[in-house]
Amino acid sequence: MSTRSTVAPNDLRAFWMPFTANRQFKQAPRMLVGAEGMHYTTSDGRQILDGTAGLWCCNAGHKRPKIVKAIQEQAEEMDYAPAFQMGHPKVFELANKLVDLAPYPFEHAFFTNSGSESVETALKIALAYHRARGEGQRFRLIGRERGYHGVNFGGISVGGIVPNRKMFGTLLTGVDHLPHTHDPARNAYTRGQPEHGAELADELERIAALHGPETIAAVIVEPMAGSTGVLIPPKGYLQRLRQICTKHGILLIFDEVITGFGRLGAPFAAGFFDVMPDMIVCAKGLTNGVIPMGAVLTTGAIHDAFMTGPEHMIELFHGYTYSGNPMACAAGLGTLETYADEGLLTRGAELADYWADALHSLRGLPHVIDIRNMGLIGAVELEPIEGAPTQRAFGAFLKAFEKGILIRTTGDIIALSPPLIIEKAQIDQLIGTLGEVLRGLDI
Ligand code: PXG
Repeated sequence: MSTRSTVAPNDLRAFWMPFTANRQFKQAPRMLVGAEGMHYTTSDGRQILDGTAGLWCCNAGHKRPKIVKAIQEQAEEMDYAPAFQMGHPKVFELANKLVDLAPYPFEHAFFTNSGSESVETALKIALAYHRARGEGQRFRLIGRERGYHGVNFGGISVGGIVPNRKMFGTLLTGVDHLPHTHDPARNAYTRGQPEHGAELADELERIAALHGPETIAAVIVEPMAGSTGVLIPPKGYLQRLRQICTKHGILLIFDEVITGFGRLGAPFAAGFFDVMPDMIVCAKGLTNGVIPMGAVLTTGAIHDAFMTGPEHMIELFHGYTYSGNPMACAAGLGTLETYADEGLLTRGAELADYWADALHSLRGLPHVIDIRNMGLIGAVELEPIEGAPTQRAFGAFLKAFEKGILIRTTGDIIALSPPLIIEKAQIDQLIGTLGEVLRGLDI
């Protein structure tokens, strides 16, 4: 037995918090102890309006009855089934429902446990797909500046958020990046898609010419970049990327970890923009954030390229202990049913104008330099304090929490992505409170 004294339950030292200012947090903890509908409850009994759907994942809001029931029943019925060489009914059911929800031509779903794992899975499938077809010279992966594709090595290699990369060594080789599309000088305060910037997709032609297009396996982008501050694709940009990829036989991967499951007002951004990638990476809203789960959706052509060797052989040497975990599948099925029952995956389109009007009413408030929106997502960009980037937005986050709303900041950008069940009065409350916070900022 350990001789160490028992750590008191309210001792905050042991837990090393992810993507958190640990020391700041532990001096003034913000503890959530309950959640229902649009609200969190704090440890001091306050109700907090959720302006971020947790971390962009609780798209149906919190404590949704069908999801709760599905998990409870699954725990009673079967806790775990081996993921390799064995199956269970719900994983097939969920895969079918997912490809039915996705636009054509997505026909197959590979399950993972997170967005990061889905990204790695898609990148590996892309490389292996080319190799299976005798094009093993296609080893390069192209991402984009300011892209976020999770935190594993493939994802940070193709990703373009500097602090997420620079401490972690050499990363993957054979990676290059497109320029990001954020251009406030030309596009500030655009509602929906910006007019300017489609030509930035042509940089892919330059990169292809530089390396040889026949060496490029895949391009991965977020159709709308979320974590890096809600960067909406310029009109025509995604179409142009698709054309160039097709021309050179390069696979296009959409990372829809944030845009998937209704955020833009359609089930997936691919359908919303009517641009079909070759793979869709998703997670978060797949299970409403309740149980970790991600997926990669592929076309029939990609899947079938692997189905060639002897039939007793494993076709793809990849997978996780918890791929298609029964509890996660139950949560996923309960989630998709909730979305369908309540029309949530298109609700963002119905509320988009109201949301945009509310958000853009913040124009002119202190420090605001840009506002962007699409579906039920929005960003308010603040002028950084000179020499202290991120401090102003973080100050706003703390004030907002005190005033009863949960917002998210990245750099000096405030990002909003409420659950899709939000009512108009709650939009007014969220944006009204944020307005008060911005007016009252003393930094
Ligand atoms: N791709 C994209 C586009 C994401 O947004 C991931 C991959 C990684 O997913 P996992 O499940 O491994 O975290 C993400 C995750 C934020 C924020 O506030 C964004 C994410 C996660 C946490 C916070 O912007 N996105």
